[in-house]
Amino acid sequence: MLAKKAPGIKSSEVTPRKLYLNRREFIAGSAARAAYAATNPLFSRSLVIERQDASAAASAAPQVPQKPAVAKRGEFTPPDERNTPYADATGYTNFYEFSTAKRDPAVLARNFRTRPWVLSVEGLVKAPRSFAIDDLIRLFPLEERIYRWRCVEGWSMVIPWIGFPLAEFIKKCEPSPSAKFVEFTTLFDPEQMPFQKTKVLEWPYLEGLRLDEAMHPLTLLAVGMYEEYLPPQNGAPIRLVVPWKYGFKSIKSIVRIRFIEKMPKSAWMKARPEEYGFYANVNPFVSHPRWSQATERRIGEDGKRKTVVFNGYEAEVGSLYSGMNLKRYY
Ligand SMILES: Nc1nc2c(c(=O)[nH]1)N[C@H]1C(S)=C(S)[C@@H](COP(=O)(O)O)O[C@H]1N2
Ligand SMILES: [Mo]
Repeated sequence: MLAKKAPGIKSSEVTPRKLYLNRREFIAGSAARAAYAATNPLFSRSLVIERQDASAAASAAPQVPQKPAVAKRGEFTPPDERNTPYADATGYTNFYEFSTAKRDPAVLARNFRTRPWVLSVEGLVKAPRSFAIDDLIRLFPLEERIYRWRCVEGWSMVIPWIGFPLAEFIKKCEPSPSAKFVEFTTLFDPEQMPFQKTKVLEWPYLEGLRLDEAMHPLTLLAVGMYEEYLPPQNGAPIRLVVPWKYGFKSIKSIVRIRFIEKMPKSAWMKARPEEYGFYANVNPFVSHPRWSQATERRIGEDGKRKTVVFNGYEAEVGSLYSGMNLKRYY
């Protein structure tokens, strides 16, 4: 068994990685499906109930629960911002695994399977381990954080995320003192994610943070938005949210978090190193080579707004970069 038990989690609830990796096979074939049912308590329960009635199955099946229980609200909420309409935040998305066209992931990701889902922790930690997503969600009190959200392409939103501080998760992982960076990886599954069959990026999507950025209280692992669990197109079942950086840092649908010594090369750094750096802090004074970053279009509004350094979070995060040349470290 690869999964190491988290405190308070029954080992029977942790999906073995082998089964998780084979899920396409067991969903495709009924023999394999039965074999899986025999070993996975959640799945076998749903199979039994399926034969009884559909509504009971709906409540017992290993599906995404409808409403996350939010324990804490309001921290870091910007005082005079209005939430972007839900339809825009979930209908206009960047998720290149599904499509490079922003209206398409909402449609193409509709049947994306987010259960079972395992997040593994690897690299420079006391002990590598993995978490079944629903166990992970239960480990931390969920908070609502309303954040400004700025894409490098020039649009912005305000999104009420639901999640827990990445710092809390990292503490649980017990990284060793030699860990200096955290690397995040998205699921690789070209059968489900059609654009992973193209070469628009090097797959799987990969991102990273310096450990102190990762530990900052603003940095969130989000599992929900607008009072609900994340829809697939926004990065279900778990994604990063780093509000002072351009949106591409906030990697979706994470399956692996790795603690490492050297700065990782993100998917965007590999694709276009002169355009996308490791830091990607929102900065109106550093232009993208092909366009200015001085203004932004707030989705749902007419006209343009002036972009603010660190997306308005300078008071909180400015000290992380004191003494650094932000034109060089873009
Ligand atoms: N795996 C993955 N994560 C990703 C992306 C992606 O294409 N694949 N796009 C990024 C970009 S460019 C942005 S702007 C944000 C968009 O998040 P949203 O669609 O939830 O607003 O997700 C980021 N995370
Ligand atoms: Mo973006």
